[in-house]
Amino acid sequence: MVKNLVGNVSREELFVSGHNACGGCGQAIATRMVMKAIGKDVIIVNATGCLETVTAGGGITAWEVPWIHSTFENAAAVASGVEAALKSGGRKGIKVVAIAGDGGTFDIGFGMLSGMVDRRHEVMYICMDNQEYGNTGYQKSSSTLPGTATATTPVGSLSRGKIQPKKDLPQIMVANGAVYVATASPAFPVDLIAKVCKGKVKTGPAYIQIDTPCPTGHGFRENKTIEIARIAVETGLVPLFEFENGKLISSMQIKNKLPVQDYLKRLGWFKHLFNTDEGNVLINNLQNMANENIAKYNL
Ligand SMILES: Cc1ncc(C[n+]2csc(CCOP(=O)(O)OP(=O)(O)O)c2C)c(N)n1
Repeated sequence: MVKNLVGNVSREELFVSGHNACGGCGQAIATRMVMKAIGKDVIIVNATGCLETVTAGGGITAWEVPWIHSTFENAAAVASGVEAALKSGGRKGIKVVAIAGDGGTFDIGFGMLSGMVDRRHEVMYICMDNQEYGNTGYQKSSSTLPGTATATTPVGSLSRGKIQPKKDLPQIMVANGAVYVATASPAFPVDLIAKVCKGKVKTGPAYIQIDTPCPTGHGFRENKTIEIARIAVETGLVPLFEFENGKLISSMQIKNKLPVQDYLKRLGWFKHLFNTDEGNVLINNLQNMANENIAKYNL
């Protein structure tokens, strides 16, 4: 099945080099894969965020397809309108895809996304999840893992990193009625491309969440992005799965399970967790979260 889907992927680059993303940007790597899976017959609606700012502006663009910039909160609403307009005009064969960061998706655009799914728009919504508001200086979002030191949850005498858990948006999307919900990682490109190919042909709302490590915000070297993304999956912190019509239809088994420390110790924004009693408690909590994912999705 995966082979058949990926066999149709275009060799053409529809997201091209020359943009201003930081070296090793997980979003840029993932977007290139996403565009290969989507192909040319698409209208992209891109919310304000890193991806939008670094790929368009000053009269240049990295997108070889029709592309609309929406406000930070509005990608799902704009995509809904584009899809409805295409439908009412009798235009067939053009997929509408919304792309936004986790700030634009989990937080400020959450209501728009829920409305889009509730109205059953035929839109594929892709969240590039870098667990932060990257574009404005690495503030926390409701996707950020607990314990993370961000610009708005710093580590000092009054604040010890993020307190709240990561919002489980894929499960919320399942409950909301999205016909296809999947998580993906650029460390597993065949799986990522197959999921985007599947989401593309759904006649109802699809939600795909892609883990996109950010060297600049998370604090790691730009040549380590794929390694970090792979380790995130292998610890169970980023479970890869698919839901179709409310049912879990696949989850990627972890061949080589790793403790969460193997992920945390590689990222600068977790360095305060090591060698303190308080840090050990937070690491244990994250290990429990990973264990729960492993049990829940049979990873
Ligand atoms: C209503 C509104 N509030 C705040 C901003 C400022 N702003 C622009 S992008 C952004 C953060 C984007 O974060 P995310 O969606 O996670 O994308 P990333 O930059 O991490 O890719 C913020 C706070 C804005 N443009 N509009």
